[in-house]
Amino acid sequence: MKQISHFINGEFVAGREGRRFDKRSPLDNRVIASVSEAGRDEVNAAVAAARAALDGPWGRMTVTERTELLYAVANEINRRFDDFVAAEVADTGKPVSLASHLDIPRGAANFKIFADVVKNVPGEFFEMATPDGRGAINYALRRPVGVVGVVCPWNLPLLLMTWKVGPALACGNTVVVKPSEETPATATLLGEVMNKVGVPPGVYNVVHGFGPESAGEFLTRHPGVDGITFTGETRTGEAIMAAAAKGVRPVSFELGGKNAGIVFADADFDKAVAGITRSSFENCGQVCLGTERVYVQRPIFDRFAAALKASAEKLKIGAPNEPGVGLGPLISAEHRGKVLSYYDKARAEGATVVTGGGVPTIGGDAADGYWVQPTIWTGLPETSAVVREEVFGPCCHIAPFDTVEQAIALANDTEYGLATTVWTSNLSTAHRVAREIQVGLCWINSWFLRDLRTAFGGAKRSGIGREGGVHSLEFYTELRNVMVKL
Ligand code: NAD
Ligand code: 6OD
Repeated sequence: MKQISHFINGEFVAGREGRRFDKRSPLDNRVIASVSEAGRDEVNAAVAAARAALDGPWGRMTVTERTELLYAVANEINRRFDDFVAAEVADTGKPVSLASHLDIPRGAANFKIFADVVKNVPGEFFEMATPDGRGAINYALRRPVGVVGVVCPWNLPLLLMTWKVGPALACGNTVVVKPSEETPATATLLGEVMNKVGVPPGVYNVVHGFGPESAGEFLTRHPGVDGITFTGETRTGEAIMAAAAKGVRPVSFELGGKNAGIVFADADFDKAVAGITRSSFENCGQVCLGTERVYVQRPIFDRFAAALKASAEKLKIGAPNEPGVGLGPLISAEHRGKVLSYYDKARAEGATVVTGGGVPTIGGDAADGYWVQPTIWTGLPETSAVVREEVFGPCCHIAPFDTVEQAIALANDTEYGLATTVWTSNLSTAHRVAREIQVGLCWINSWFLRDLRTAFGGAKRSGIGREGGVHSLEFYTELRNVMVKL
């Protein structure tokens, strides 16, 4: 059985005897790894190691030395690409094609892009006149925040973890990462990469465990953690924000969503069907940016619903290596229980089930996997649970609309504000929706397409702050104003 340990001060540490938990495969419910669970001692050790590295070699490195190491990390992830794909696929059950086109390449790119950003960040420098005529200069220094706690979800494990670790390290911080209990493997593998390329011990640390009364809570409450960056559910964000209040420590949050897709009658029909298929079902619907509410302009509503049904039914459900597989299992038995409870609620609230709504028949060894059918509903009021609450599964509700105003009002009628995908061939409709929709990310005739230098984050209850490119510097650095009288 694979043993997964913490990574503290450059060493793999099993932690206290008897504190372990099982990691099960989403494909068949078999235990695939035994994972160390951090108590306060391991979290204390990780934070102390991060502090020592900050006060030691890492803190003394020049930007050039630091960024050279980050390029080396990116290269080493790419060199061990197959190991990372295998580890991510084993933990999540997602198709190999998805892990090798999205998760792992982005895991490497996240180090490279932020190394580029910090090497090129413009500074601030002003010459001032003073009454004595000698003048002064006034400039800003960017300094690291310190030890950053990074708490991660399970849906895109390496991608989302490195999206935080990349900029944190590029800016000169040290980190203690708490991966999701569902996906401990790739964060641990990254420890091997850090050692291989010579990142000093203590710069990157990993502690495993759960949230409340476990590693997550111990880390976020730890007074030695100077800032907390978190990706996950909005409710968890509330708990972490309360923990961060002690010591008034800054947070950066990427939280839940209930994203709308809007399809206008003038859209390129086939591209819109393909786009909504992807945004609703990719990664088995476990993408925070995914579309769970689809609003379609009335003249094409019936045709669109039929085409989306056909497209969803074409998705092949199966094991990660099966040729042409489009949909893996959900992450855990618990999450499957939650998704299926929404499938039941939708039926109880009177939905018309266009397709899916249950569990596919999968035989053999995979019979105990966490499979669900891709599901489409129509006919529900906007007040129903699956229209209001984030399901985080492969499902969407489709409803008709008539005017642009109506589409915008429907899309905005949610407490969340993460993303939207809009399909139209009318330029002014596109720009109008982009201006009036209350989200952090608005995709026009596309989805999950972006340049990593742009700002990423959610409006309303979908997050606090923006990361990406220079925007990440807002959280991972402190600006120090230096005034020099000449
Ligand atoms: P989650 O909030 O349940 O868990 C995320 C992490 O927080 C895990 O590591 C967990 O152990 C830890 N945690 C839980 N309770 C904690 C506590 N009290 N203190 C400290 N840590 C705690 O989220 P999840 O189920 O892993 O991921 C799915 C959710 O994440 C969805 O809501 C999804 O929308 C959201 N998400 C958002 C984004 C984004 O960019 N906005 C990206 C991915 C996922
Ligand atoms: O692409 C990214 O940087 C990002 N944070 C994606 C989030 C996806 C959510 O599941």
